[in-house]
Amino acid sequence: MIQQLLKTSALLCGLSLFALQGMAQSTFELIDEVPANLDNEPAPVHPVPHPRQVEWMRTEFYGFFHYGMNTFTGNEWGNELDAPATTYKPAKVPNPHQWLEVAQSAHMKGGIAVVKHHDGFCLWPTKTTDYNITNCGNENGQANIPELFGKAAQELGMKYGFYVSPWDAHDYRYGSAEYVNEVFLKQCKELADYGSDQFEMWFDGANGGKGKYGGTSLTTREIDRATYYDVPNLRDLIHGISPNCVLWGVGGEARWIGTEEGHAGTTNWCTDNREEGKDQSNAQSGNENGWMWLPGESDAKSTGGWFWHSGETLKTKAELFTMYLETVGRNSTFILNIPPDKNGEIPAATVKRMKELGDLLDTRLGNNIAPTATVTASNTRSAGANRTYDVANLIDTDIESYFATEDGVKDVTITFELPAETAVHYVVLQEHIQLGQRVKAFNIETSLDGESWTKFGATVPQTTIGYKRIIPKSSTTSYGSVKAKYVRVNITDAKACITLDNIEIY
Ligand code: FUL
Repeated sequence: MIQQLLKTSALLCGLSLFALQGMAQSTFELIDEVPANLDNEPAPVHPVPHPRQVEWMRTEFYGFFHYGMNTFTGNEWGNELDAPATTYKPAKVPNPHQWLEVAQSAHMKGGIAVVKHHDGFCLWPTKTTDYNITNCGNENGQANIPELFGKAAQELGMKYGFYVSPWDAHDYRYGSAEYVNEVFLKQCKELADYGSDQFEMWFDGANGGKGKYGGTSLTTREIDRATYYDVPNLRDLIHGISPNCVLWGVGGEARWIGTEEGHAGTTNWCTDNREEGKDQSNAQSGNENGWMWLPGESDAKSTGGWFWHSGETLKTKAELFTMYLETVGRNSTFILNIPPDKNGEIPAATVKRMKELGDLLDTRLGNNIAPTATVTASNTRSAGANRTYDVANLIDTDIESYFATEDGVKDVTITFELPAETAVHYVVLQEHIQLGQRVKAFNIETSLDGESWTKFGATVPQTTIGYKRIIPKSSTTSYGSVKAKYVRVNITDAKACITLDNIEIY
C-alpha cells in the first residue's frame, strides 16, 4: 500500500515537473516582465477602496431631498395610509434645479433625491407600477423628478443620485420573488438609466413593516433582508450602467454611521466587517481590522422631520457647522436633508439658512494658510522615477500627489513654519486612502518660538485620520484659536509607513 502511494506521488511529482517546465516558457517569462517598483510606491495596506469609493469620499458634503407623497399627507412614513395617487398635488411645477442651487450655496457638492419612499409612490413614469406620477391627475405633478434632478445636477456641475426604498408598503407583490425581479430591480434599472454618471444610490434599511400590500387591511410582511433584495445582481446591474455609483446601505459599498444626529466616531475606520445584506457591527467607528472597505455616511436633518411639515424649526447655522465638523471632519461623508415643500421647492427660510452655512464655511475653512509655510519632515521617502514623496505634496493642489515615509517608518513629525504669527483655528489632515487607511495615533502642537510647544485640540481624541480629519483648537462647538508661528503634526503610530495627501491650516 505504502509502495503504491510512493509510486503515485513520484508519478505526480514527475508530472508536476513536466508541467512546470512547460509553463516556464510562458508564465515565468511573463513574471519576468512585471516591472519593478520604479516609482518606489509604498505597498498598499489592505483592504483598499475601489476608485468609485475614493470619488465618493471626495464628494464629502451633499444634500438629501425628501419629497413625495408624504409632503402632501404630512406623514413621515406613509406605509399605513396607502394614500391614492391623486393626493400628490404640487401647487407649482416641482423645481429640482432650485433644490440643487440651494445645496450649492451651502457648498454641498451634490444631492440625492428621494424618488420612492416606503409608501411606494414613484416620482417618475415607471413601467413597474401604476402608483406613480402619471396617475396623480394634475398637471404640475407630471414633472419627472429623477429626469429633472439629473439634468439640473449636470448643468450645475454637481453629483447626483437617487433614494429608492426597497420596502414598498403599497405593492401587492412585496415579499415575493416577483417583487424583487419585476418591481424593485426594474425600478433601480429605470433610475440608473437617468444618467450613467450617478455617484450614489440610496437603499434604506426599513422593510417589512405594516402596509396594505394591495389589500384593504393592514398586514406586516417579514422578509430576510440578507438575501431578499438580490444584492449581488443589484450591484452588477447598477455598475453596468453607472460604474461610479456607490450602492449605499443594503448595497454594501458604504455604511450607515449608526445615528441620524450628524456625527461620526472620533475614531473612525473606513474598514469594517459585514455579512452580505446585514448591518455592520461598528457603525460609528468602523473596525481597525475590518476585512472590507465600507466607509461611513452620516445622514441628518436640517428640520424636525425628513419630509417638509408646516411650521418646523430649522437648525441654526452653528449647529449645522458643528455637524459638518463631526462628520466630514471625522472621516465620514455628510448628507444633509433639506426638504422641498408643497410647491416642490425649498422654502425661503431654508434657502437663507443654507447660504448662511456656505458663508460660515467660507469664513472658517476658506483660507488655507499651510501653502504659505516652510515645511519640513523628520522622514521622507526616497523619490521614484516619476514621483516624489516630499512635504511639498502636502500643500500643493494636485490631488494625486502625496507625502510618504520610508518603509517601516510609522512615526513622523511634519513642521510648518508660518511667515508670521497667526491665529490658528483648525488643522485638516488627509491620508492617501488609495493605499489604505493607516494612521492609528497622532497629535498636533503649536509654538511661537519653535522651542516650547503646546498641544492643539488637546481634548479632541486624535487617533484615526482616513480620508479627512478636521481638528479644532478646542472643540467642535466653539471657535477657539491659538497664536502660532509654528504648527507641527506628529504621527505617532500607523499600520505601516505613512502616506498623507494633504495638510491644511486655518
Ligand atoms: C430612514 C427612513 O425610514 C426615513 O424615513 C428616512 O428616509 C431616512 C433617511 O432613512 O431609515
